Amino acid sequence: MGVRRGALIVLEGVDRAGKTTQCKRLVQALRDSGKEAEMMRFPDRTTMIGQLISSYLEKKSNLEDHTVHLLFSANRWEQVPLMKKKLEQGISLVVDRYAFSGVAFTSAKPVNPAEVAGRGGFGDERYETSVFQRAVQQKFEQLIKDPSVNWKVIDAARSIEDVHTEIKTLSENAINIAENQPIGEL
Ligand code: T5A
Ligand code: NA
Repeated sequence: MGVRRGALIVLEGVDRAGKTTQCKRLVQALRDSGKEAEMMRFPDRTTMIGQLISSYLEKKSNLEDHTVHLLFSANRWEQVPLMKKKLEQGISLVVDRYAFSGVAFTSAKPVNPAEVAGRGGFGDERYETSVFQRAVQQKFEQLIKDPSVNWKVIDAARSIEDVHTEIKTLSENAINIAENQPIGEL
């Protein structure tokens, strides 16, 4: 029998939900309990494509909407061979955003563009307005109904520790289940 494969664990959500905080805590906890785990994040701003995305998000450049959508997508595809290799090697991947952010953020753009434009008070990056984030949240609520993906809804409005405990338990279950299933499409 070969090496047991790792699990693909993706944290999705609106901006500032606490995804990066939780991904880091989760990787540490899994490692502490003897499991092999690594963190990845999207957009991965370190690649050439990632630098174009980062400049767009920081409003240092403008890109046409379809173009930026495809850049986010390409930024994931460029990591897929590495991700597959790691999963096959038995390393679980804790991923800070993935394709569902791509769908939710792009599809939230046609929602009330006039109202979204120019509203501040959230953060400095392009999508950080509360009107836009509400639209993103609604898109996520639709997307989690997809029965082909095993989404779990986490209430992120609790303490970092409480959220972590729940995510850790769910992730340990996911790792046990993944061991007996083939790797599907990433
Ligand atoms: N995007 C992304 C697309 O449009 N298409 C795509 O395909 C993809 C992949 C950048 C933007 O790109 C968009 C989505 C985004 O708008 P990013 O780089 O992931 O994406 O964004 P970041 O700015 O790095 O991260 P977020 O804004 O999403 O924040 P997080 O990671 O959800 O939150 P985190 O952990 O950094 O925490 C934020 C703050 O809250 C505190 C933390 O200490 C921190 O100060 N915090 C808590 N405070 C109280 N209670 C808790 N439970 C807390 N958890 C965290
Ligand atoms: Na983040």
